Amino acid sequence: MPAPVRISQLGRFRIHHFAELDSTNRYLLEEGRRGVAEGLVAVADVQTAGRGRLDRRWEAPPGSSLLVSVLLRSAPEPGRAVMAAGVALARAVGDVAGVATGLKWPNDLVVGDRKLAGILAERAGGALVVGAGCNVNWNSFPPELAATATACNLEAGRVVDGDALLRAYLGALAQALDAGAAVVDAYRARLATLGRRVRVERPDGTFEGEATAVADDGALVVRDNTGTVRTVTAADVVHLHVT
Ligand code: BT5
Repeated sequence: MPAPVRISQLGRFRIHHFAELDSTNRYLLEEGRRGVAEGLVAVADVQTAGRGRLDRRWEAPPGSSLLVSVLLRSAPEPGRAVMAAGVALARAVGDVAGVATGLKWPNDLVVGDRKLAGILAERAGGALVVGAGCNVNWNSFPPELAATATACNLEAGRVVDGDALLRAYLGALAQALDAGAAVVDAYRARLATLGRRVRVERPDGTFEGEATAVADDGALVVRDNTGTVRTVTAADVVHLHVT
């Protein structure tokens, strides 16, 4: 087990700070299997194997990003906890960087069509680990992200304080987790996907339609082009531009 360089406490959260970790999610999943209590947080300056959904890579050069995972156990509803994370990160980015963001289903933070942050929830040993990667201070993006990503500093026009963003995020997360079912409405209010024409991409196929609603468990309701209403629980969604 790697050793944290520092441990701090913020409200209900006990934060393990790492200079380098393979993945903050992987670390907390292992802690979860060992029975660690709710509230453990892992933060890393750099990840050597940062991951997205479906084993995709999460890119973040050293010091460029907020890389944080939170271990939860008593979350009443996993879908709701993941929505809480999206809402909390959006609030924190607004408060600390002054940048207005939207959510793209299921849980990307976007500025227009550009991705500012992503969230990955995974389970192990009765624990739910919710990880967030947020681009805080980037000078430039690698070619594969140049057209699709953005960062807080690029939107704000100034360097953004990553530690302040961490504190704001955890404070907002505690509030959002305590908000119960109200978090679903807060999530809907921020969800740029609602009312949009979308392409839904799943391993078993792709379809287009209009995103009409979000169920209380976070599933996206899409009316496809044949008029059939479909409920989507795991997929990639592309916001289409109607010309
Ligand atoms: C996500 O996956 O967006 C979830 C990302 C979660 C990362 C955090 S960091 C802390 C914690 N520990 C981990 O190991 N992971 C979590 P997904 O929706 O699958 O998006 C992944 C895709 O986003 C990649 O295939 C790239 O196209 C793109 N991408 C990768 N790095 C990016 C970045 N820094 N900014 C914007 N887009 C990026």
